[in-house]
Amino acid sequence: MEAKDHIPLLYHKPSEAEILQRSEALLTCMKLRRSVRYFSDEAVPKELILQLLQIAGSAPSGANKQPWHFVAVSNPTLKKQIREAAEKEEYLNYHGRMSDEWLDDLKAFGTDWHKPFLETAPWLIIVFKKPYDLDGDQQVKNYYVSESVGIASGFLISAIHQVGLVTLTHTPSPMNFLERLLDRPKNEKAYLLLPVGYPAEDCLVPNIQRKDKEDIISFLE
Ligand code: IYR
Repeated sequence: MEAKDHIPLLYHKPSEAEILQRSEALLTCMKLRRSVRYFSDEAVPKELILQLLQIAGSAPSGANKQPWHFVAVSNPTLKKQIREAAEKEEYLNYHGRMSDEWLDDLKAFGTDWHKPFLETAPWLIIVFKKPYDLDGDQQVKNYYVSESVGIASGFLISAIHQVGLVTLTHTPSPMNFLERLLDRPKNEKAYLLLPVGYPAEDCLVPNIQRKDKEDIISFLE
């Protein structure tokens, strides 16, 4: 195959046995991933967060526009401000903005408007999506922005788990207070907030199950 401005793929083909072994190991690992709401305050090195964010940034994106920006916050004052602003929104969510059906669906998780993990976790990663890039005053459109940023976030959540840390996929909505508090440019919209760290020693998680594989997968052979 020949194409202009293309380079050879860097690829080493593993044996099928090796692929199977890796796949089984990865499935076992990923089945243990849980969303965590109780964090230890133990520090996590900045270098590690930098690597995790580079893994997120390796995700595919529409026309390779890479329409994302990641902000990692460890500053205690800023974390406190984020917690206060998030709890203000969540209070309103839990006291009228969420439907009775939604509140009922959340009972298994035992969540409420209090979000202490926003101060306890050593890092808060805020994922921003960029509907367009700025070239001076010029707006340059990006493509499949939510899909791209969703995939990058999936890479990040998976990487956090695989290295042995924990996180929560948190969306304190509306999230625009993050754009203001973190002083982001006008083309960045807050997409996800991920507290990252170690679990608290006595960490509990909801007693919930994943769907059976038969319910989520079909083969047509
Ligand atoms: N954002 C709220 C409510 C919430 C919504 C969903 I969908 C969840 O899966 C969990 C919680 C909160 O964080 O409490």
